[in-house]
Amino acid sequence: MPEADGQMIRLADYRPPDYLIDEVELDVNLAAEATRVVAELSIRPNPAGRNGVPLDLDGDELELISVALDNEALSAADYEADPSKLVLKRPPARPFRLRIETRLNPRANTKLMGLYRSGSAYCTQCEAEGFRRIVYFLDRPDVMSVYRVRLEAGVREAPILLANGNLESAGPATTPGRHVAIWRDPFKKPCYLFALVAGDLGAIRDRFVTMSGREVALAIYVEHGREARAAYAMDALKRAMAWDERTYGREYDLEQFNIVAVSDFNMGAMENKGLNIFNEKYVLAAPETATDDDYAQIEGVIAHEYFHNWTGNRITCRDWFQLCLKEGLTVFRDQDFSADERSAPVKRIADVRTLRAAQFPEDAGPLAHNVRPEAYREINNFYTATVYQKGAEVIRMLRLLIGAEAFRRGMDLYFERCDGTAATVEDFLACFADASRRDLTQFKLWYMQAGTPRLRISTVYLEDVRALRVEFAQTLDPTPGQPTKAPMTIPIGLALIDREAGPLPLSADEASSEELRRGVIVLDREQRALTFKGLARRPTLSALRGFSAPARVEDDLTEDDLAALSRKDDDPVNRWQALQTLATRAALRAADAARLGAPPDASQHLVAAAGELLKDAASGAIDPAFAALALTLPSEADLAREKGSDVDPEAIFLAREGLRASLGRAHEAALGALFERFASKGPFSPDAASAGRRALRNAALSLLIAASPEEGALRAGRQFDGATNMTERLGALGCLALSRSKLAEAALSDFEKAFGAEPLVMDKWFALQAMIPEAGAVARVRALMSHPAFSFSNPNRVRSLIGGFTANQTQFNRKDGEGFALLKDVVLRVDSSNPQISARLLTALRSWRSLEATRRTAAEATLKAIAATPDLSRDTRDIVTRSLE
Ligand code: B3K
Ligand code: ZN
Repeated sequence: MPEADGQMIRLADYRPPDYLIDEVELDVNLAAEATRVVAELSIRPNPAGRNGVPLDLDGDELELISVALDNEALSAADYEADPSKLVLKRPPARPFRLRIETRLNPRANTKLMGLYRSGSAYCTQCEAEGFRRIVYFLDRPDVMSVYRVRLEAGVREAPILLANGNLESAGPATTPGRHVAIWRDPFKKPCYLFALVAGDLGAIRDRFVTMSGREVALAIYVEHGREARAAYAMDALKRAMAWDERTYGREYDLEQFNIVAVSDFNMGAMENKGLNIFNEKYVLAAPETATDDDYAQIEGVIAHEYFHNWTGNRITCRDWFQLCLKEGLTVFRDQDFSADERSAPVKRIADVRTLRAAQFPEDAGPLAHNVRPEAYREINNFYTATVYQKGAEVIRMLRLLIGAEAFRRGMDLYFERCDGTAATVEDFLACFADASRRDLTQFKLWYMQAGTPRLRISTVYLEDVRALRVEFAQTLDPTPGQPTKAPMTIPIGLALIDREAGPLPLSADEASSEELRRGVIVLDREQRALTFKGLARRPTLSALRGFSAPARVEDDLTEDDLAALSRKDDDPVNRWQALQTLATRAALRAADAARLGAPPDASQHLVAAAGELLKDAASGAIDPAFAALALTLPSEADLAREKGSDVDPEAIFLAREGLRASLGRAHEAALGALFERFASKGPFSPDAASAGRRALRNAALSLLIAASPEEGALRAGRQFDGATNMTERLGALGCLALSRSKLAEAALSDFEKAFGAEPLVMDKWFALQAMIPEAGAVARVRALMSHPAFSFSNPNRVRSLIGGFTANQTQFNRKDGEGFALLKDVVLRVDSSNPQISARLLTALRSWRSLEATRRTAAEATLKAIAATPDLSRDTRDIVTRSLE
């Protein structure tokens, strides 16, 4: 393989650094095309490293101006430098100071890593390996330093100068028209948490008094004129700060906490110490521009980045293999926060949906990897649903297994023991083993074995002894590099539901009293059988309650059982699951029938269960947000994933549409009544209850339009015209566009006129059009690429239009390969300017092997054509190579 493919980095090769950098003094003189950075590094040999070896500093596209050691310029014989490294051949065996001057061109930085421009502002992104694009450095998270940063910029160009920590001083520079700010961060941190921002920005300010009575100055910086749209983010921030104090006893530790929203950002946000930098999508919200989902995401991401201050920053990762240590844990924390602030069951169901949609396909395809990977070529490709979402599930299982109290003691121990360190998964687990006095050796396999376990559950009712025998069996399919696997510890939330009485008490000789009391059966072998006694008639098994483990369940529930669970299960997740399973079975049966030319079956159980649900929604017996989720059929992608192989997206689409139409027709009156009843009244509020009512109304509308396209479209048109907020407007527009109504084009064009100057709203318009299941989708997307509001250099635009298109199951997966060709063109185009974005887009092909033969062949040819392209980035090369392996 050519060198550009990148070396494989392995966890097994980890060695402590040979040198440490205790202090960093940066002097950054900002100019759009020639920024001068002077770094003074206090370096010393690491007692735990090797003696007398060269000092290898990382660089990436750097231009070295000068280098001096203890104030003496180095002679050419003492070092070697190129854009990607600076090597001191014989560094002193004592502490020394290294002064390195580099010159950067922020304006030319299209990768959005290191120091770059977003609009007219300067900003940085250093995680994972962006700091080396600013300063030659030991760019690894186990090198932790205290930073002082002097920023200088033009007063007019950049009146706001921000860096990590607390502001030490500010004032005019010696050069007229320029000014200076000096920031000091007293907490040791790895360089990936470094950040600076400079620009002409507006701000909203607030304060937070911590539980120990310290006052923290809060500010959110945004483009001028957008200040009011940051109010919800500020509110979420204060709630997150209070929650972390209440829930984990963790308080904020600096005098200032700043958030900056920028429009060009490769991901959602970044937790830089004291200076979080955000994609503006996760900060800005107003009723007329943001949907309820946007509000919920803002709340979640604001909390996530804030929570990183303890789980990520105070305790960081020893190396990038440990990424889940901060990400899985912090996702777990933000999920809990949102569950507490909103409806816990609804949040849990949303998280289960995300996990299945984003992580299960990863685990089932060529990109499968451990929650803690053991090798990588490009670390940016490992910021995945497996590390984040499955990583969070692993923590959730840990809490379930050891109990909430022991879990909290373990967290306390972790904060106490590991504060100020760069830790490992082993360090983390040791805290919980100690706090709970349990052996977590087998549990650790969740970090070390990729793939989604299959949990087979079979039941026999033994009428003569009034008992239910339940057999559990687990298997784990091979994944790349892991042909065989050991059994995992799987906590199975369990209840027996009587179809009239609901949940029954549990009694079984083979289970421990703790298991029976808590309703959590632990499967830690390949198989286990339990016989539940004292059952007057056959109950229905409710298993994996609360989605107690990230597993796939294969059970023997009948449609009657599922209908019973949808009514009587007291676990909302399984109540929702029962309806999803009924719908999945019906849709996949219909898809098979469609391929054989047979008529679809009517799925009476699903229709009846949905009817009961609608009654409950109308009587107020259930939360409208829950009803909305339960009424939403599994997506086409969900159905394709459940099918697993020989997937024909057209057949799935038709089957799902047919099912939606029959549901809509069966319940047209009830849906219409709900639609009217939940019409919004009074002023907009983004709270969960109001959002739930809007969600239910949109879910009803979507079924109504499936049932009666003409009449439904008129209803959607009225909602669109009369909408007072984006949730209603986009909900209606979505129904019109996705149903390919005659009214859609006019509504799309009205929407464009109204929001053409709002990039974040135009993203919704791009994404929605890209998802229309129409034969002309490829042409429409290609045309939209030339729309004035579109730009290949803005990640949000690319993700909306192209990411949206890859979610268009029938058109992206077209039989003629035109959908794949579009993706290829974009990947190759974006790859030379922003490889992180192109590599991420390309993961849309990760499930190519599960397609039916014609599409599979087309997808493979596309991947091969990309692989054959010279000069691919390491990011894209890595994804395409692994996808084909
Ligand atoms: N830690 C960052 C992600 C950085 C991604 C680098 N490719 C945001 C987050 O997870 O909070
Ligand atoms: Zn994170």
